[in-house]
Amino acid sequence: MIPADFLDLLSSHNFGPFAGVPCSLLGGLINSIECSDEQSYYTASSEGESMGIAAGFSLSGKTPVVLMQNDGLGNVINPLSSLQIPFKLPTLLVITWRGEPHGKPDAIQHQLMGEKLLELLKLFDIPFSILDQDQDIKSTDALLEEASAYISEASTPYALIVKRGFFDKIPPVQSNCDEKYFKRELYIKSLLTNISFDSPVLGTTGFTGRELTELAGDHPHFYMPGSMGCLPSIGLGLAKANPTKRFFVLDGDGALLMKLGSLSTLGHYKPTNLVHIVFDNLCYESTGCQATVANTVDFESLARACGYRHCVSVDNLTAFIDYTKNITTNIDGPYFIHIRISTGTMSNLSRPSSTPVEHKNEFIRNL
Ligand SMILES: Cc1ncc(C[n+]2csc(CCOP(=O)(O)OP(=O)(O)O)c2C)c(N)n1
Repeated sequence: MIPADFLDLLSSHNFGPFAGVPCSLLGGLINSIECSDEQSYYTASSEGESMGIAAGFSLSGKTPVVLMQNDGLGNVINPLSSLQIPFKLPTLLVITWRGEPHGKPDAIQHQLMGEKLLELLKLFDIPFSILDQDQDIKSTDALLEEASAYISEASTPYALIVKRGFFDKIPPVQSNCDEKYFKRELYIKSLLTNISFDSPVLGTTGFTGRELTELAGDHPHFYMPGSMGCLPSIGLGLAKANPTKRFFVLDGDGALLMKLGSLSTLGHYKPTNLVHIVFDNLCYESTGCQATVANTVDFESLARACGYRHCVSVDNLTAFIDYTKNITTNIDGPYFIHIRISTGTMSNLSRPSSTPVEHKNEFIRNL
């Protein structure tokens, strides 16, 4: 199915506007909405927030659509159970099915949610239809008719499960990122050569953690593939529990926005041995470069306002190296380094071959 055709079908059944957080399988659809004159897309910081935006539109007589990866369903359960369902707010959920059992092998973090997705929807009495590659315009139209009739009648959410292969592959979205900056890879390499070997480096969901794993060699490191946005908090726990070590947290703009509250928690508890680095390419590069809202966010000021002791924003490698050299002295953190980067990841970037438990055990051994 061509994403723009699917959007036309949704519009013909009066669905919209849209809010969500991207999955690589939804890149084409998000792009089509953003190019559309009739529909609008709200980039939310988390899927849970999308439900709030959707509720506002439901209360105004619309039938909004929330787009998410099934990982994001975890963030949606709270508003779903306490907002959309009890208030009977018409909503269409479009959920990608990553980690589908017996489907194409997928990254490890999708496995459990992939297995439990349908059970979870059943548990919350949310009816659903599955969209796969056998679906054509006519049968998809019929499914949307069914979804629309259900939502009008019951006035509660209905879900469409999007399998890999339902949407035709389309060229990636043009990134809104300025390509004049250095790429993430150069900063990770430089960091690993400039910090002491007993300072563990933690890498967030997506390309950052995968590049770190590829580049770290024997340097103690931790890659958090799922639980998007949790990395600074993992860093807080580690830093407090291991006061003689310095921890470097490598974050993304999208991941930080997803749990922006962690800035206030870190700023409050002030782990002196933590350095929080945010690679800001203004987009969710790992899912296809859909824009985040970072172009209107001043991360450095936010961190300072939340209580981080030293905050800086850099846009070149020399400034970064100079700054990280100062960190090796005995000045108390927490530090916050915002780095403007261009998109672009390492060629043939692999996924870690170890299981989460193997990776955890190795990290603990190195600690
Ligand atoms: C809860 C949740 N929602 C969505 C995703 C899909 N996802 C994986 S990586 C990623 C983008 C991360 O963006 P950012 O932190 O800016 O890093 P970049 O990809 O630009 O390096 C998204 C949306 C996810 N893993 N978990």
